[in-house]
Amino acid sequence: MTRAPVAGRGAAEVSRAARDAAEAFRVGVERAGAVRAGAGPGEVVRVAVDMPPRCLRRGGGASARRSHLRYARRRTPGESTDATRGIGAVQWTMRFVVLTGAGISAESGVPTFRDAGGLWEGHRVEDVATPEAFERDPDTVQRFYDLRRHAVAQAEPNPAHDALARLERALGDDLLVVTQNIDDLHERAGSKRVVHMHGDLLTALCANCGARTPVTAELVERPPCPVCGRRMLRPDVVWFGEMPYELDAIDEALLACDVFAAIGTSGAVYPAAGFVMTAAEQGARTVELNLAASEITPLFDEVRHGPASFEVPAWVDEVVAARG
Ligand code: BJW
Repeated sequence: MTRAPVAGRGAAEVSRAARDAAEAFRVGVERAGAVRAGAGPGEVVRVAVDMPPRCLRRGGGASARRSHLRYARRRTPGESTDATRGIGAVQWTMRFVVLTGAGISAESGVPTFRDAGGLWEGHRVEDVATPEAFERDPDTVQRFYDLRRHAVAQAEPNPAHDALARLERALGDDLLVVTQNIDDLHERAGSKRVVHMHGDLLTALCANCGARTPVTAELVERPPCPVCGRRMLRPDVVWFGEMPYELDAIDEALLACDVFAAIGTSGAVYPAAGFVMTAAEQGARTVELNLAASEITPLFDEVRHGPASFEVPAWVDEVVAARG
């Protein structure tokens, strides 16, 4: 396990590359716009997010959803936002945003995307996680997600998921977990304030009417949509070129947070890879927890390298102890 401030040879170049990628992303977004999952070819559509994320679905109506996601800025004038301060300076009013990626579920037996032996062994994820790949061969893609749904059902949350649930019990509304993962391991560990920005394995998205409904049968069997009756259900996941979910709420949280942590993500996919810059630019302290250096490591104030099942509980212990 290493704990290192970001430094060292090559860091500046890597940092510049990461910033360039973020800039390329911003420009690209302005020019192209993203197609929301389920939209017709070329259409730029914001699909109605009728159903809130899983954790909110249990909780009740629209006002509950708003209060769950809203972040009021609470930093008081003159309060230190010095990026060099240690975790010991964590105070009562601090707000945390934690971004998680495939690495947090790796020790639960859920394969990552880009590590050796990853999810799409032999295929670049950028080539297969696309609406075009689904159009070309829908059965293969449906079967792939049906199998992953079964595999995740057999997996259990690991100590890293447990630690984040414990952090939520300590921080309450001052913590938002933004996950790129489509598994439900955060929720099964007890986290409630979770946003699934890349969708959810347990729901289906109707390509006809846009409804997001629980999966009750194998999607490869083409069950009808419970809302419109058409047999056009697809996995409720965000592929390349599609708009991630809840970006406004995430942005609001990033702009209001005092601490931003990224756990087990390669920093290869935007907009998530750019969150560290958004948080840092408004003065948040940033920390990366990862097995190894990621593409965006140089952008963090603090880096902790080691397995999530060890690093996350240790970090949470420090935060909870500092809060008192
Ligand atoms: C451990 C560990 C252990 C292992 N402990 N750690 C050019 C430049 C910049 C951007 C673009 C560009 N061209 C196009 C873009 C945009 C594009 C993009 O980013 N492309 C890149 C290839 C460059 N992005 C998009 O298209 C997104 N949409 C979009 O941008 O809309 C436009 C828009 C946005 C905002 C405003 C307005 C408009 C959509 C991206 C969708 C990504 N979808 C996927 C599939 C989801 C469904 C599914 O699961 O099947 O999401 S791809 C895949 O990558 C998945 C993941 O969520 C995502 C990120 O992967 P993650 O989680 O980081 O996993 P890995 O495997 O990469 O890394 C694992 C990490 O864990 C490693 O670092 C390990 O070290 C670590 N680890 N074991 C701790 N035990």
